[in-house]
Amino acid sequence: MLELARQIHAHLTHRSARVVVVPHKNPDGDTLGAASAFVGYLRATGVDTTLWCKTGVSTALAFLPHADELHSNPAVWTERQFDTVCIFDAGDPVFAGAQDCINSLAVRPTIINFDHHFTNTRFGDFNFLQLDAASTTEVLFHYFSYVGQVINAPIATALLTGLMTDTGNFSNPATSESALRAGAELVRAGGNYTAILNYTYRNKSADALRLWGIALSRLQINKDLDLAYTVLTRADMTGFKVTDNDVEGVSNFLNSIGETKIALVLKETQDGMVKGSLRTTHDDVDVAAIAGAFGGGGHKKAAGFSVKGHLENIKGEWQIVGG
Ligand SMILES: [Mn+2]
Repeated sequence: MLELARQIHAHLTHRSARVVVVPHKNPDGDTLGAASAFVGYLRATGVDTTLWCKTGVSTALAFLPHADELHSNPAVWTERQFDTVCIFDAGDPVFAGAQDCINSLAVRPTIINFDHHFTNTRFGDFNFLQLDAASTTEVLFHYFSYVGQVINAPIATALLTGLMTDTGNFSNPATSESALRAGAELVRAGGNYTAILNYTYRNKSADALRLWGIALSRLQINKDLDLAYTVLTRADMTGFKVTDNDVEGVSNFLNSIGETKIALVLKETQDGMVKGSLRTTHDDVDVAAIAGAFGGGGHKKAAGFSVKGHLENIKGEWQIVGG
């Protein structure tokens, strides 16, 4: 990994003229924290850097350094003709939301891939992957130590954000000794633990909690499948001032149930799909395999899938209909 880190650093500092830093679409704390830290690193190294994401930043993550300079217009790719593309926390360029933009460049760019998903397709010219890392920001934490990048307070806060959001504030099974060590180092380097907690976790609206109430009141237990599950329909969401981000936490919260090994939240999305979020805290369950059976993917302990259709309650049982 040391040699690979040095090669990537040499490429960025000596052979790149215009770099674009890409968090995956609908960015979460890990992908945007990683991208934010990387912009800080590249600017410190004097590299011309643009931050681009297919979709905008949620208010919960707007505090991250450089979030205010994020571009979402694909036109910036044809205007600037980037020669190097750095992608964070995405298993492939389509999931990242960058494939069309990469194709729009006149000259094929060098692609650098930083990730911790074991479903990663190794799509980059450089693939800096650490599959046992808790977050992509933990992967970057190691990369920065290999290339001798000093971690200042803004970079520390950005990296710590990804660690905290991907581990449920150091509570889910991804919380390894290595993740805790990195977390401690980042706090020492000036990472603002309290600010991250306030922006990303202590940010729920009353309406969001009312929606949680609906989800929790529908909780079903399937003993045969060792599954606790619930559903949220579009009608549920329109009744309240909530965003998709507000309901993200329901599946993590369901994971604290002691009666079953697997938690599942099925949620109707605006585009006629049903999105499933699977969680487990058990080592002998692989929810990525379950998600894979529905065309999805993710981690052994946190995974998701999308299928066409809508949710209907048929004789007291929620089912995915249509498609
Ligand atoms: Mn991640």
